[in-house]
Amino acid sequence: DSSPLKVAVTGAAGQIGYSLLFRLASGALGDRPIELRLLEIEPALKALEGVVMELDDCAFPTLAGVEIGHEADKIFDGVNLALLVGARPRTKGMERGDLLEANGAIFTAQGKALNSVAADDVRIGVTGNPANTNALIAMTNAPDIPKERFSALTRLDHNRAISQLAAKTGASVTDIKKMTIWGNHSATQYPDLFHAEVNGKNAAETVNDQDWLENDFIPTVAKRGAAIIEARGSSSAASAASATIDAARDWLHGSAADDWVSMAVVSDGSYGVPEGLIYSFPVITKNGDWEIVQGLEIDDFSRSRMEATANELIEERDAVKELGLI
Ligand code: NAX
Repeated sequence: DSSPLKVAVTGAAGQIGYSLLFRLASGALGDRPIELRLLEIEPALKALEGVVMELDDCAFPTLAGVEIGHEADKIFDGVNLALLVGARPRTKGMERGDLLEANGAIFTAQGKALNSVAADDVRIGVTGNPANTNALIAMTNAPDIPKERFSALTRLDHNRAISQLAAKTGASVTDIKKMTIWGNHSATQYPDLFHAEVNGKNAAETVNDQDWLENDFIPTVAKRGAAIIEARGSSSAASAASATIDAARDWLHGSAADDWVSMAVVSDGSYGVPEGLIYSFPVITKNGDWEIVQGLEIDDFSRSRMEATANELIEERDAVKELGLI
């Protein structure tokens, strides 16, 4: 297909947007021309105009057009891919309920708009936090879009876990396969080394250090976002954009043979995860679809971590249900 792929990005004037848009426009999703549809809140449109000037100035051969605006039903019209990055960050004094409510307003509206105007083949990736629950809200508010078309980003956690394991074992990142992030994109996520491989050998056995795995690896991956804020003074942006691209590219074009990726998708009850939760699983992607990897053996340690992160997602789901958002 040589018609442009229409890609919506929300929060396009933000930090992640500033990295993401240039990667999308320069062909990170393939050679097919791209039309960018950029959604922002009205006060940010002027800044976004500046970003569009810079996109123009790159003269990217794959960039077929850019449209900006603050109305979701115009920007999402006919989009094939929607990357929902914009969200309301937690500010000082804000309670969790306030955060869920503020984001609930955004993701109910965007879910409804996608439901009415997106292309039939639309795929929707949610990066904005709380990503899993925002995806659940958008999905629930878009009843005509198949539930499988929604996912939340845990690819950054996945990539962080690969990088940490590579550093520990002295392997290169390309030697590491079958990494899995289970659950929520939050501090309760469970990065799993029991099914990962380093040069074809089981990663947990290769490392052979349960203390490192439990008390170093897992917390380092789960708290990496906070460590970056501490060091950089602002949250991860280029790496989040890069992971958003990795996730979208693999979703559309397929994951590598002999490997899998982590994506938070609607649970079908696999591995005992309650049906309907947006939970990160190991998945194989092909032709724009994903399938949860089945048949992995789960030991007691993994089981308890997988349940803890599921329980947090259940709490978030119940909170947004109570607020009438789903
Ligand atoms: P910024 O605050 O720099 O940008 C967010 C942008 O969203 C702002 O320009 C804002 O005007 C816009 N926005 C707010 N409400 C909007 C709406 N209703 N429609 C359209 N745009 C809207 O944040 P940034 O650093 O870019 O991060 C964006 C989101 O990604 C945050 O929620 C952040 O927590 C989340 N992250 C998720 C990660 C993940 O792995 N899933 C990792 C990185 C990042 O922390």
